[in-house]
Amino acid sequence: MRHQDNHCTSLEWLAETSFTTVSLGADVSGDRKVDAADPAAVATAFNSVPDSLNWNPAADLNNDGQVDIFAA
Ligand SMILES: [Ca+2]
Repeated sequence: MRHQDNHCTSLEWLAETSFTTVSLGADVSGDRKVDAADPAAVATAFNSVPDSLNWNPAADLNNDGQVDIFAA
């Protein structure tokens, strides 16, 4: 919850940076394509944990149980 105050700003930042990261080959949205839908899926699940309503395990690229700015 410590990211709550700058959530919107972080999302904008993530949208830019995750596009580069995801473009390297992570199909987060599950449509077998690596396109704009993938960073969008990460952005939707940003700052979530498995108990969150917006949790998306596919967006947890490094499988550490949270979707954050560190390798999603
Ligand atoms: Ca993660």
